Amino acid sequence: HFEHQYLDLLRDVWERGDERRDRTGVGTRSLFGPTLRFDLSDDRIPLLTTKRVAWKTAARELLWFLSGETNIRPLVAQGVHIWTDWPLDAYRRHSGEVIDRDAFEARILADDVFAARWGELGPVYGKQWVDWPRFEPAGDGLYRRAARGIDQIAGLVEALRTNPASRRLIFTGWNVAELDQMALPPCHMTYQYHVANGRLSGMLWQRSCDLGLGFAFNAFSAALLIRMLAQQADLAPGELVWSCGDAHVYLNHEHLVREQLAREPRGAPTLAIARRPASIFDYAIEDFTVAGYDPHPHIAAPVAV
Ligand code: DHF
Ligand code: TMP
Repeated sequence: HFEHQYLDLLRDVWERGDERRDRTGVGTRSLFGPTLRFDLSDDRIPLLTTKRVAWKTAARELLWFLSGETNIRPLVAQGVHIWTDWPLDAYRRHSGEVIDRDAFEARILADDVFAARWGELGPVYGKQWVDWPRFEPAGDGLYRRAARGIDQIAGLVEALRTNPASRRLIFTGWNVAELDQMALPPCHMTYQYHVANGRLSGMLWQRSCDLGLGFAFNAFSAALLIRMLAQQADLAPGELVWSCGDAHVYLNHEHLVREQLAREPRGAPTLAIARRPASIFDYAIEDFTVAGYDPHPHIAAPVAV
């Protein structure tokens, strides 16, 4: 079962990881440089079964990235709360106001000006994926910012179709010049693709991974993106290779580690895509269905901000 690789890593990090104080102050145990591989043939999708994972939330997040959005408002409007804590934290620190998450989200939805100011995460994933800033000559040796940036995703689909043997099938969110404007620098930062025997494989390099929370979303989402890209390029899905820099477990996730390691993976979830949209940018949440998903119950765990 694919999940044993993840559970082994979770155990390893918990038992042998180096304990270090991290940016959030919560503390982690961490190992550097693990790689996991997931077979995506036969519609299989890496969706954890040792706890219920909100895969539709992960899919909505992926579609939000592809739309180029960097404001949490469209996520909140769909009932997706996974990005709210960072803008909320910034707003609390700035205003000194005592405001809970629900009230903050209600205001993001109700107030356009507030949403534009406080719902924005900066030039994160969506912006860099489809609108990476580009400069163009403006005469006399001067340059100006082009109206449209570089669409790395459109370029990738085009390259998959026309030059599948390329070793440059890459996109990245790691725009060094803009890191300081981002609420969080990209964690799942660089994606590379490989075509062999009509199959599309993808590698995700994640610089930093919260194994208790982020991982479940990141692995599912990277696999879903391979499925979408494969469909657009008329290829079959191959493998997802997930490589991580700092793979860590937060010290306040001990209950989650113990509970998940005590559970047996069950079932082999598969993902179906109902239609073939005109482009990689035209998928909708209704296009995705997961079958054979019979997970153990959800395990709540606090997210370190
Ligand atoms: N910071 C940290 N410390 N860990 C993260 O995983 C993380 N992920 C981010 C942004 N910053 C982060 C973006 N992705 C959740 C899942 C993914 C995610 C952020 C948060 C999360 O809270 N998941 C819960 C609730 C899911 C739900 O709302 O349905 C979970 O139990 O999976
Ligand atoms: P860092 O920027 O100090 O590495 O903190 C980011 C934290 O968020 C870290 O615990 C990794 C986690 N994370 C994920 O695991 N997956 C994600 O998709 C995101 C955005 C963050």
